[in-house]
Amino acid sequence: MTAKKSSKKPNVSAEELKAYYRDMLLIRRFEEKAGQLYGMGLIGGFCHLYIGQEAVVVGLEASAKEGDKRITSYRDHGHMLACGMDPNGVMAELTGRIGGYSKGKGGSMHMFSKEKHFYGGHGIVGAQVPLGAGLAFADKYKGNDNVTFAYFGDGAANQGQVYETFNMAALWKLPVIFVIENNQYAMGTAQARSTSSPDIYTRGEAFGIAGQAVDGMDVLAVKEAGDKAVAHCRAGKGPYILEVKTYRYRGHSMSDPAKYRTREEVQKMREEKDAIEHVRELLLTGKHASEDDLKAIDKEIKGIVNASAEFAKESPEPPLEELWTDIYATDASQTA
Ligand SMILES: Cc1ncc(C[n+]2csc(CCOP(=O)(O)OP(=O)(O)O)c2C)c(N)n1
Ligand SMILES: [Mg+2]
Repeated sequence: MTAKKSSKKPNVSAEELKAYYRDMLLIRRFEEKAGQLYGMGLIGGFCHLYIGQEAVVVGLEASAKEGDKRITSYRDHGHMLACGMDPNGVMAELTGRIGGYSKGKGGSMHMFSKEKHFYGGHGIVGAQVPLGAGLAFADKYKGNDNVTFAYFGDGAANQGQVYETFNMAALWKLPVIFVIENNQYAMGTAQARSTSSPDIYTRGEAFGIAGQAVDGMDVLAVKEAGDKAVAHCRAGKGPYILEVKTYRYRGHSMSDPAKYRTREEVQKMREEKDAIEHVRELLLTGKHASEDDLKAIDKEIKGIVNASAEFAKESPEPPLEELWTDIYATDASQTA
């Protein structure tokens, strides 16, 4: 990895560090539970887990303020939890129940929250990138200082629409942070087999877009880079590219046998780079938290995740009439 690492000494408070630990753990345990429910046949359709990448979204959410927007791909559960969406509503959507964010009609890839400014959840690779620039355009038009985080993968970064978007975002100085979650694989294709350069963020140079790579297994480094990117956008300097070098531990989706890489490769990342273990160590060695404090956090998270699974199992399936609702916008104010 050529990414920038954070210094050993955390530049955030003990409380913030504990919050990162908690938020990353919530994502990991939630995803593990989703994987179990999928295995039990309670979740149908596609399900792309985020396990391994937790530090990316938790670090960047720590740089965001109220009003900022986020939009991402189908690997989206972590983004929803990190921006404060209700785990019950997310899990119930995964199981296709009425208590889900899309009343059980959207599933894993199609959830939204206007309240939390989360704009999906997109199954078409790269489609969220121009949409993200559109969200940023709206904020610029309205004259506020909100920023949009548009997340996409290393595979999506080879799509033409990404570069059309770069051009317009740079031309109009849109407040959008293009977050490339480089987890080194696009389905079964390793980055080196699909992508001409090891660093993707440098492609912004052709459009005059500033950017940098960052170690996505280090939440502090992500937060530091996020602060810089956000400051750039809020100051009206236009878009910024953050290429966050990360790694997914699980297959592309639940139906991926992962034959394109060795078990040893995954094991090595887990043992040497795990983002949650990193923060755990910082908390313990810096005496910011005791083993008991961390156990209490683990217990709290387990409770939240188990409750979400119970909610998701008990919530009824949507009645047939629901197939005819939420298709057209009936109230103009709903689309504003
Ligand atoms: C336009 C389009 N082409 C192909 C696909 C099939 N597809 C789904 S995910 C994916 C790989 C994307 O990889 P990446 O952008 O690195 O994201 P990651 O899955 O690693 O998060 C492909 C090719 C699709 N959904 N949409
Ligand atoms: Mg990828």
